[in-house]
Formats: sequence, structure tokens, C-alpha cells
Amino acid sequence: MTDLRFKNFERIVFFTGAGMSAESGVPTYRGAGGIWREYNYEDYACQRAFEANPEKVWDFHDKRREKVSSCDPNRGHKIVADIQAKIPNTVVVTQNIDGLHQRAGAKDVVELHGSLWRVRCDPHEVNAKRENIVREDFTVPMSPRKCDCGSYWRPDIVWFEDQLDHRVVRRAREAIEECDLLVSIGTSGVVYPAADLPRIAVARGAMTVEINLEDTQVSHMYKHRLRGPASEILALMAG
Ligand code: BV8
Repeated sequence: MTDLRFKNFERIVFFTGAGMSAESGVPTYRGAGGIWREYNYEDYACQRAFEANPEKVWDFHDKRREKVSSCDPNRGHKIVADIQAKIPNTVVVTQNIDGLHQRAGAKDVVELHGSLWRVRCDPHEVNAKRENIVREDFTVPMSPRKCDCGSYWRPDIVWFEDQLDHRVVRRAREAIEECDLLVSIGTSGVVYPAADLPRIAVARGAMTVEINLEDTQVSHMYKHRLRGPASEILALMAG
């Protein structure tokens, strides 16, 4: 039986999804009570919807800010941060926008889909020079909704049909190319290009583990599939 405990590895990548934050009370996307079951992303979480009705899109994201700010990192988040502190070449690559990895103490988290706690002003023009300003913002509700240039701040989130930031994707690729263990935690693996990234670790012959409550569309590609709540399985691997 392969000993999957973290202490046997030197370059670990944690690849996380909404299931990582489920035990903190943050709703997932597709599971029971999932966001996309209640809200159609085409009305609340895409560039078209934002241009058509920025107030409505901000009302939706303020609800998410309220919810996430009422949640705390769970034991799983803390174990991931703790392992990163103990095994320096540990990188957290997340699809989550909730910032709970960082609140648990994880450093340099690679946020593939952006963050609920960052805003940007794309059309920001100073003296006809376009400059995209991006800044952290932890106000709940988000205020003021408009930048001093008069445009609406936009959540710095990668919505569907948005391109991912190529610099962020490169950081994720580099970490996964070098890892000797990739642990996928709480993701259904249905959204691309994120769902493709763990394949790099498989191709490199790294040890690959999928932690999830149930089988997913991508379970077949993992050497080990550990079933149960993320925090419990992580505690076993941290033993
Ligand atoms: C793009 C931020 C170029 C937003 C998100 C190739 C094939 C098919 C389609 C495409 C393709 N390439 C591109 C596409 C289109 C699209 C896509 O992938 N569509 C899918 C639905 C088929 N991709 C895009 O649009 C991407 N951009 O490609 O740009 C382009 C441009 C124009 C036209 C085409 C292409 C951008 C995608 C990013 C979207 N943003 N999030 C927001 O939050 O508002 S995606 C969002 O869903 C998450 O970030 C995550 O990435 C994804 C999946 O969610 P999960 O995190 O996995 O959560 P889910 O609820 O699904 O699952 C939870 C899992 O946890 C379950 O398995 C459950 O069992 C488990 N679990 C629950 N509790 C626990 C647990 N496990 C353990 N313990 C527990 N306690």
C-alpha cells in the first residue's frame, strides 16, 4: 500500500475547488444548494450581464461577499497552510474565489478564477491613456460601486467566457510540471481550461490523489481516489 502521507513528498500541489470550502459553509457551484442551481450565470456572472446591468451583478456579488465573510477557513484549509509552511515547495492552485486559503495562512495562492475580494476598472482612462487598475476591496457590501473615473468597478473574477490570466495559468502549469504529488480536493472537474491542468502531473508521472465525497468525471485519471470530507482525508494524509 503506497504511503500517501505528505511527509513522503517534497513538491506538493494542492488543486482545489468549491468542495474545499463546503465544510466552511460556502455553497458549492453544482452540488445541493449550488450557486448555479439557483442563479443563471448568464444573468449574474458574465461580462454581458455586467455591461447590461452592473447594479444587478453587484447585488449578486454582494450576497456572495456577505456569505463568505460570515464563514471561516475549515480544518482542511488550515492543514493545507500548515503543510505549505512545513514543506516549502508546496503550491496552492485554486478555482475558488473566496480567499479562505489565504485567511488560513496559505501564501502565494494561485487563483485561477480570480477573487471575490479584488475589483478592477477596465475602461479606466487617464489622459486618454487606458490603464487597468486592480485593487483589493473587502467592503461588504462593496462600496463605492463606481471608480472616480465614473465607470463601475468590476469584480476581478474570471467569469464564463472570460480568458484566464495567462500569467496565472503559467504559474499553475510550472508548479504542476515540477510537483511529485498533486492532490485534487473538492472539484467536479467540469470547467476548462482549469480541469485540464492536473493532466500535466499525470503525464509527468507524479503521484496523483483525488479527494472528493464522490466519483467525478475525471476520477479515472488519478492514481488514488480517496472518498470522504476534505478535512478528514487531509488530516489522515498529514499524519
Ligand atoms: C474560457 C468563477 C475562452 C466565477 C468559474 C472546453 C470544453 C467545453 C467547454 C469549454 C472548453 N473550454 C472553455 C469552455 C467554456 C467554459 C467551460 O468550461 N464550460 C463548462 C461548464 C463546460 N470555460 C470558460 O468559459 C472559461 N473561459 O474558456 O475562455 C473562451 C472564451 C469564449 C468562449 C469559449 C472559450 C472560464 C471558466 C471559469 C468560470 N468561472 N468560477 C464565479 O465564481 O462567479 S468556474 C467555477 O466552476 C469554479 O471556479 C470551478 O472552476 C468550476 C467547477 O466548480 P467546482 O469548484 O468543481 O465546484 P462544483 O460545485 O462543480 O463541485 C464541487 C465538488 O466538491 C463536487 O465534486 C462535490 O462532490 C465535492 N465536494 C463537496 N463537498 C465536499 C466535496 N469534496 C470533499 N469534501 C467535501 N466536504
